[in-house]
Amino acid sequence: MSLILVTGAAGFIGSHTTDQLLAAGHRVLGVDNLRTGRRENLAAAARSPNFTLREADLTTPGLLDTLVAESRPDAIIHLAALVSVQESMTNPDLNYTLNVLATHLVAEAARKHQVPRLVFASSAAIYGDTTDLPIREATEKKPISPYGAAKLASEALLLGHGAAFGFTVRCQRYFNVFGPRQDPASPYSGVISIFDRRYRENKPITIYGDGQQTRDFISVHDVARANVLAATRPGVSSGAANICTGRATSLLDVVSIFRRHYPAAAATAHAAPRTGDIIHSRGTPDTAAAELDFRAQVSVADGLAELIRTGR
Ligand code: UD2
Repeated sequence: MSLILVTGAAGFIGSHTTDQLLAAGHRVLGVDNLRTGRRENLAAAARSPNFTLREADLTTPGLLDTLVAESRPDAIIHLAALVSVQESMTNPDLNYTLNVLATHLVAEAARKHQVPRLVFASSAAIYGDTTDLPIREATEKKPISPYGAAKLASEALLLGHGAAFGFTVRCQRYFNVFGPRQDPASPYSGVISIFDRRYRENKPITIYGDGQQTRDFISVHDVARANVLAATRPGVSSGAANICTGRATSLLDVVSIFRRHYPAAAATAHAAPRTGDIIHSRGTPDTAAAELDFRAQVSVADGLAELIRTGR
């Protein structure tokens, strides 16, 4: 049994990661400022004697240092972030504070208190709008948002710290994550969370463009499992890996799966493509398979069926 410090534990990916760590018999110390995370995401975890939540902001002076000094975790999974690409455009300062400065503070706490392993929530956003598909880890990184830039900068900060001070760093480049507890509130939320809510409320969905655009949609259950592996699997060394399925699914495919579950749904609305939208995105899953023994297992059809069945 290990003790894992999970930042952003009340978030979409953080809460599923926490649930899986607890199910595997680990103890979890969660930290979350509940800015975008929600306490209700941790309803199951809160019933476990192995879970503690600390409601706090990572950038509070001294907070991380004290927390890590006192708890002496076996690993830190750093998922706390400003998660909206759109918000990083309207508030680059906050993006810097939450996505770069906070990461540096986590790295420093790991160094000072000899935490042996650190797992970081990176993103396919670091690759920008590349058309060089499938996206490999070596594909050129050209972020096109403050969010993507911050994730790329954080990877460099962490890997440099790990190499200099002797701890393992795993950067997890998540592709399009979907599943229960994802927040559909903004028009820029993940498309599946938006569609799920609209179908549930019997409202029409809107497809931007012709619907032939494709994404590498990965279930949050797979992503959480990748995080558990990165934090706890013996013999893992530092590196960065795409966390993806390697499969492309079009928006039209997603809609047809939804319509099987909602045969009486309102007609789909169509609108012009979004500016800046990329047409295709798909990653190679081979590095995660080789270095973490991680392979995605949940198909889009099964993941959507579960989402529709269980709701948030
Ligand atoms: C964005 C972010 C990514 C991540 C992801 C959320 C960038 C560069 N990337 O990528 O970092 O936050 O969103 O999963 O911003 N769409 C519709 N109807 C809707 C909503 C979306 O047709 O109601 C389309 C959208 O135009 C796009 C596709 O669905 O073609 C996927 O959209 P998305 O926002 O879920 O994901 P993505 O890959 O554009």
